[in-house]
Amino acid sequence: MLSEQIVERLNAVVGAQRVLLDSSDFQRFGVDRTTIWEPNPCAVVLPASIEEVQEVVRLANEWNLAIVPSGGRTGLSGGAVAKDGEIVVAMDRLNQVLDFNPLDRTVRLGAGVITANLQDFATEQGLFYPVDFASTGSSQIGGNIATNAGGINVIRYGMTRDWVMGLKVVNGAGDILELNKGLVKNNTGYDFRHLFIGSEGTLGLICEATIQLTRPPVDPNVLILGVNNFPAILDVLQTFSAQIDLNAFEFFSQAALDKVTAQMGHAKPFDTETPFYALLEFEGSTEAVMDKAMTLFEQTVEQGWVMDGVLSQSLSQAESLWKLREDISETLWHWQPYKNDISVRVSRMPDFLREVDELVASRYSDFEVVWYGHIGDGNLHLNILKPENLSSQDFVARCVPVSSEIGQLLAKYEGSVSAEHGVGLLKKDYLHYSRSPLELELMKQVKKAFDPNGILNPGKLFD
Ligand code: 2HG
Ligand code: ZN
Repeated sequence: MLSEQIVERLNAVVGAQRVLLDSSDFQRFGVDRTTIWEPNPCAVVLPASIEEVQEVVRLANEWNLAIVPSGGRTGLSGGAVAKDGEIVVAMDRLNQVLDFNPLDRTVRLGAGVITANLQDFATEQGLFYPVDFASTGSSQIGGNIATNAGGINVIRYGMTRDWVMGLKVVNGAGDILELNKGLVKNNTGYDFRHLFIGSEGTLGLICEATIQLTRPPVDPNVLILGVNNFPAILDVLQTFSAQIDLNAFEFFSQAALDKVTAQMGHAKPFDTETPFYALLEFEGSTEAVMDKAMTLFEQTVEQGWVMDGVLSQSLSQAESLWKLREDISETLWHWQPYKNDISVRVSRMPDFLREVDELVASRYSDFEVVWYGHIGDGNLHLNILKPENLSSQDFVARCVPVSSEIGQLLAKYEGSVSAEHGVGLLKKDYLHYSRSPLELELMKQVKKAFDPNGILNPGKLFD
């Protein structure tokens, strides 16, 4: 419980209507998509300007209260969970597009702008914001930046990091920093912008961003291929990417397809059942492009890698085919899945796949395991489904040691324990499989420099 005096000071900064103290607000603002931790903040505040954010941070320092920055709360690693009496600072009201420059092709906007609204704004200007994933309808751009969100177009367009030209942040000491100022070229020492991208709210609160836009894709086609086995997916990737610029190369297993079609009512891509499916997106409607795609498809069939395929004949069919991949995560919530979000370099994927597949098959022989993800980026989503008759606690207790074994394997393959979902609370115990002791120590020193009293998102990333 906050003292009356503190509530009054917060009221004076953001307005009494914008200081939420009800337990229903705590339930709503105190969690992300993870369901492991009980939300327990001491207040939720909704500032409307960077100055108000700054004031809240200064007050939090004065009272030694922790802050959890909050965006759309679509994260999967507990980065936005407030479970220990923190003040949640929600960015919802910083939701304005502030400026658009057609020559720079940049847009400056508040951190609380919903990702889909940024995408729509870009489209209205005849441009494109290419970072895309299933939760764009509720995630906010500030959260995307704080977690360096990836998604389905990374093979072509990179991660959120690649589109951030400038940031305005409030650090843990309550100072405002303007980072990179939208410049393309700026070799003036350490680029703090990139430290804040992916920092998960531990260094500062991202209040404003300048985002690069680009030309929209022309005539995107979607091809779904039924693939014979796990390693063959990579043969297919190599064959296509050698000759065609791919916007996406995703995969999912038969189990994922069965579940997404049953739960969502989507049609199967074709009748043939295959252990895996690859989804490719590429641009162009000319005969030359189509002929090339057809030739490559035939090659992959001749090699015995691919058994069937379907190519979209219209934009709406392309969108329907995408749903088979994009709706998997949402579908699987029904089984309270335990999630792994792991990556290795694509070149190491064949050997890694063999080993991780063996490990998972032996450790999880009695559980259903669903594989899918952005295999073109070397990123696998491994979802273990909870059997109905097992309690959540027992289920997690079974999964945790296996994650350590996967962590060891990732260390051997120089991979990552969190490819795109961030570390938050969920992955911090595994961080040492991907980052050296010296790196972890330096991370802590960096945090101290930006957040001397350790009030920003404590316990996230590391303790
Ligand atoms: C996706 O690629 C998301 O669909 C979510 O990153 C993955 O829920 C997951 O495991
Ligand atoms: Zn993903």
